[in-house]
Amino acid sequence: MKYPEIRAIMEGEGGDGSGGDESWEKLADEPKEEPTAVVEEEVKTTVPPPGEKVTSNESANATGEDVAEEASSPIPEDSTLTEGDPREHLNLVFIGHVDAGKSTLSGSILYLMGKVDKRTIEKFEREAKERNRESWFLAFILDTSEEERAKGITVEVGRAQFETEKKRYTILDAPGHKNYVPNMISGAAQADVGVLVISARKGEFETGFEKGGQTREHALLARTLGVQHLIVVINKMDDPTVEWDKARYEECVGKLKPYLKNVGYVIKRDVKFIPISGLSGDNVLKEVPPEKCPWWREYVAQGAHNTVTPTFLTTLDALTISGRNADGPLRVPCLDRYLERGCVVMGKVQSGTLRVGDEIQIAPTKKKARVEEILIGEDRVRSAKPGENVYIRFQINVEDVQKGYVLCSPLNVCPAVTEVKVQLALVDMLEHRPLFTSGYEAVMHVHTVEIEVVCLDLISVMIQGKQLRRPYARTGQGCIARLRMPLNTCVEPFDLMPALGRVTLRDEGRTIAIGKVIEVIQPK
Ligand SMILES: Nc1nc2c(ncn2[C@@H]2O[C@H](COP(=O)(O)OP(=O)(O)OP(=O)(O)O)[C@@H](O)[C@H]2O)c(=O)[nH]1
Ligand SMILES: [Mg+2]
Repeated sequence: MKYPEIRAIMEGEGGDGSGGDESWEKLADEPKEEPTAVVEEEVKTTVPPPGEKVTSNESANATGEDVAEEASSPIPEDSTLTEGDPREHLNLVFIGHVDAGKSTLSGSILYLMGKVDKRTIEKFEREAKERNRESWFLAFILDTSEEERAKGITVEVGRAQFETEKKRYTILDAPGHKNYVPNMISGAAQADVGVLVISARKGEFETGFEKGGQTREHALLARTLGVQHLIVVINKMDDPTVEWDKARYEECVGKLKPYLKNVGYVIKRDVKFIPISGLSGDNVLKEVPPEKCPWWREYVAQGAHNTVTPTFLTTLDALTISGRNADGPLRVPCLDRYLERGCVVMGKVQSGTLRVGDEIQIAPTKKKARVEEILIGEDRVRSAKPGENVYIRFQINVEDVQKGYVLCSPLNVCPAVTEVKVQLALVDMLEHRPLFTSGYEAVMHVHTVEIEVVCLDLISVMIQGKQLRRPYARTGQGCIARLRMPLNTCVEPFDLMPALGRVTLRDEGRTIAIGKVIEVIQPK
């Protein structure tokens, strides 16, 4: 299936445009260094299970519509705070079809980086064996719940950190199963780099990529959610049906390229390909021995399929992320929050700089508070820049912040509205509801929000390059529509704040449309 509107819709987004190719070349010359491991950490996000009711804006209208509450008194200067680790931070989301090997690769990286000790691995090996899932022991590092280990599938987005000499990384290990796509969306919405894991095993590549497989939907969603760079790992190269076969690698890459191009990736600028085995660790941290894969060295030397670095980790270290604006308006969408000596909000700084002592305002409730503490991993820091995953502590009632609320500066607050004008590409309408019309109901995902919407007005449909008034639109068409949400929701026009202006519409568990906010409609 083709998605002709996507490139047009996402035009002008995704970094520097012209400089992209250059950066690949420049980076190719950078020295390759062995990464080093530091602090151990592993937690799960509390992404709600599929089907759970939207919690995002529950008390948006109930709590102090126009009450701008005063923040508490200034925080005294604390000399124990650090400037934070100067190394750049990247969120990596591992996506792809169920059983492609995302959790195994994530676990393998943590193990190879010294984040997991031998005894723990041996314990996982025993447990995996008892469950008749011998080969799952690395996946158990990230798949921590009983359900995940019993079924051998990821449900919630697993999180873990590791560092190299050059950069700091957070792994977001998304579920591949189609029932958990909302969790995958939540992971991808926070990511800078997508790691699309593809199984090269005979039959598995085919199942994952054909209609019904999650490979396509995940790649499409990652692109819509603003994941700038994609590293496509062709995994399970060690499998007896593959044995590092060059022809199989070429087949997988050759089939993926046109599809990735169609969803809007500029292959030369945005996508890199690498063959690996997450299970044996070949090409993860150390290069695959030439005896196993005689052609890889030559591929790297030639920069075949855009890859000039021999391993997955050197490929990551060579990426440059653009578009981070430390001087822009502060935007930290809340991913989760809990009570601990006040209220602690967890989120990613999407724009602006967050500083201890600053007054912040929470949209849409207009509650104000002063930032008492910022944590990046275990470090208490003075400030946090775009791209950082932070824990922010302040004194406010925990009910006054919800998933989907946005922390802003009182001088520039994110709009919160019940109506938006969006430009959509209808990618995959349901067979029994093939027409997008006024009155159509769906679930909209925008940054960390998941909310029901209804189409109030189908304003126009793109037909032969022209926006025309039509009663309906169908798969493959682009359109402009006005959507209504039941609660005040923080959204911004894509052109002003891309991270808060990308939308995905889903219906009955399927992604039907993707697009961007072109206008937030303030009530008259
Ligand atoms: N031969 C081989 N098997 C692998 C490799 N990576 C993963 N597997 C196997 O593939 C199966 C699924 O691995 P997981 O890591 O759980 O896959 P996943 O992509 O995380 O799956 P979901 O989270 O359910 O989407 C397990 O049996 C793994 O041992 C690999 O590099 N080589
Ligand atoms: Mg998994």
